[in-house]
Amino acid sequence: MKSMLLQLLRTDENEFVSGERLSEKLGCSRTAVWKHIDALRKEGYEVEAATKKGYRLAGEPDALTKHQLQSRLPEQTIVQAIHHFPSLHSTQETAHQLASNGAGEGTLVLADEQTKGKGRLGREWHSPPKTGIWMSMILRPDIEVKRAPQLTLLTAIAVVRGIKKSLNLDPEIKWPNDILFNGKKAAGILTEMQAEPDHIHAIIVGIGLNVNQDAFPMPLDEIATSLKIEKGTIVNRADVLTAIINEWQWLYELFLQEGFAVIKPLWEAHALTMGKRIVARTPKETVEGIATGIDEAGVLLLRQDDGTLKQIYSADIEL
Ligand code: BTX
Repeated sequence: MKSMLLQLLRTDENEFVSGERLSEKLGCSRTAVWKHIDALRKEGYEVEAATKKGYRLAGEPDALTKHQLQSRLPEQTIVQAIHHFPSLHSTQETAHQLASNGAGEGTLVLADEQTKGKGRLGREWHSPPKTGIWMSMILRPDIEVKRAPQLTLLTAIAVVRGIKKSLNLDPEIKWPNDILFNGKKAAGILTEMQAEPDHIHAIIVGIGLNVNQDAFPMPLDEIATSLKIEKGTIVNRADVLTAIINEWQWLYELFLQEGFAVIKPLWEAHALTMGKRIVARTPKETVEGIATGIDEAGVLLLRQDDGTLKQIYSADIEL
């Protein structure tokens, strides 16, 4: 109901909408409309009321609530269910539990704050309250297990394009999972699986995107940035997230229909690493060379100084 009400208030460029029209469209009494408007106001929405004119949406809070997102997403959306929490240990952890209990593809878990946000290899992801997008999406693609890492690359494209569309900023992708502005990290992606050796049950794709932080605690202050720092203004998280999800949707559909080959050039268009000399640290070894590209599977190709081409499946990259 709240989601529909927001949609109706946003139509006609936020002009006044009569109480009568709202009650007709929502199928409820005008008193009920007033109660819903009151509930929205308590959440921080500025709704003006004027006799004979009706209601006008004058301002929206920076919130990632279910109705805030639902009211922005198109009718045909990949997002089938939204679970929003003020605080969680980790959206990944909650998404894993939901997936184990049968939650379907397109289940989105969001938290305003994470107290145990995680990166790769058990690292910590700093996720302070209401300043970022901390989210996990459950996907259930019918693909081979070895192709799962391709979804990290696909998600990185969606994040970059969503940021470009909503804010006209141009971040770059550092293989495999970082989104950077001038070498500073604005977002990280964590792709995890529930699978058997030959069958994927679920893939949980986590995105951590710094949005409205003004500064970071040490030692992150040296390496991290936020959209607000880059843009110079406060950013509405729901706008950015909607743009990312919309990009994600068509990329994911294309990926399922056509495979990774069509996604690869889109990834390369935003990739920072290519053609550069890099150091790749894997748990087993450290290798150095020129990053020549990714192959059809999304694996990073590194030309070592002796001319041999090395395939890197997962690593931390230093430029
Ligand atoms: P990663 O292992 O590539 O990067 C983790 C490293 O990034 C940390 O060791 C630290 O140096 C740095 N870092 C930590 N927090 C931040 C931050 N806020 N901004 C910039 N750099 C930071 C990257 O892992 C994958 C991160 C995914 C996070 C999302 S949030 C929603 C979902 N839930 C969850 O617990 N994790 C994912």
